[in-house]
Amino acid sequence: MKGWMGKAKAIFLLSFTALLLAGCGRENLTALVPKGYGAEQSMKLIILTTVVMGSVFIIVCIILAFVLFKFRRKKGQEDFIPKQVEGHKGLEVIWTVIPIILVIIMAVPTTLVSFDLADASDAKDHLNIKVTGNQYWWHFDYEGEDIQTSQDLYIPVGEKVYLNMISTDVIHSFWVPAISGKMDVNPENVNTMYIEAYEEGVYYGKCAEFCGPSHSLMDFKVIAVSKEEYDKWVADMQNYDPEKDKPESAIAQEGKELFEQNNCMACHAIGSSPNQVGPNLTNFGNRSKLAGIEEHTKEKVIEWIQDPESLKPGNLMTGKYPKLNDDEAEKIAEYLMQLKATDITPDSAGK
Ligand code: HEC
Ligand SMILES: [Cu+2]
Repeated sequence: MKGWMGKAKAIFLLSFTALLLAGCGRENLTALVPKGYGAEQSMKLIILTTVVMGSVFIIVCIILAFVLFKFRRKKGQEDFIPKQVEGHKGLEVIWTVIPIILVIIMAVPTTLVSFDLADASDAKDHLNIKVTGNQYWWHFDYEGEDIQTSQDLYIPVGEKVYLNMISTDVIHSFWVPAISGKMDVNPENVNTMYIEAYEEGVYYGKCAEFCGPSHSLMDFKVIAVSKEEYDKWVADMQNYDPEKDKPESAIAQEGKELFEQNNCMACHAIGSSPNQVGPNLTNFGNRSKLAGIEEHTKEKVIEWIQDPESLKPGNLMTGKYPKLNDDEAEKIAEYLMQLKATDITPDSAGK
């Protein structure tokens, strides 16, 4: 008996700690500290439902305690049968009507918010970005702007931005907990949602639909910068000409040649291009992470180029290019790390 109790206690403590920790997520990754319109609306619904259901729980506990105490068997009542109330019309009506009212209180705002967040009637007055989900990375095409990025989505702060989302393979789900709700990204139809960030900053995004072995590594960033910085970023990206961008050093120049000789260009574009078999690397030197999740350092880039499988199992780059030795990989990494089309970076956000 004692051992069983100990186990139960341990399980309770563990699950409670897990619940507590889940609540203290990083500020740019938690839905509980909303920093954008969709997340704020969701938070209001979370509070409403928690208050409604919490009150039901507390009231039921109070009634239960009262009944247990008031109607417990007292001395001399061993053969006493209390008054039987089954089928009591009044009680039946009360516990049918109250839950219906409570469900309505929760359902109406939820439905209104759902319709509000799905309303794309003013999409043409705002920035539209085509979002493509791929195993296991995200591509962003700024519609009508001739700008493509991968992994990092730059947006102006305080503005509604429409995302028109499609997948090239399986179903993914686009989720930036701190600023938006979730939206499925399907292969056969475009789903539209809008996001708006209230504060400048780098927000962490996640794929929220199991999509293969590296699903949990399919991260991306939303980088909300001031309107001025955003305009500068757009101009820089549009004016960038990969032909004119001379590598910074002799090693980087060799890296560029190796990049061109080793089939990398078949999948990776540098500069504006419709090629999106792999991530667009125009601004690779300014990425906050490598492949969405890994530290953005030259060492990691070398590791990635030589063995992407060890960092992201099942990714679609593995085995599609010649083997590279340490020297070649280092030179390519040197070249990639200095690819910068602009000086607006994730560090610009909020500074
Ligand atoms: C068959 C297409 C293909 C080829 C060829 C290819 N890659 Fe990739 N590459 C990809 C894909 C797909 C990803 C995204 C992997 C993921 O995150 O799931 C990627 C990711 C990357 C990344 C990380 C990008 C980021 O946004 O962080 C780098 C760097 C990279 N590749 C470099 C190279 C280099 C260098 C070569 C040539 C030696 C090369 N790739 C050849 C498809 C390819
Ligand atoms: Cu996914």
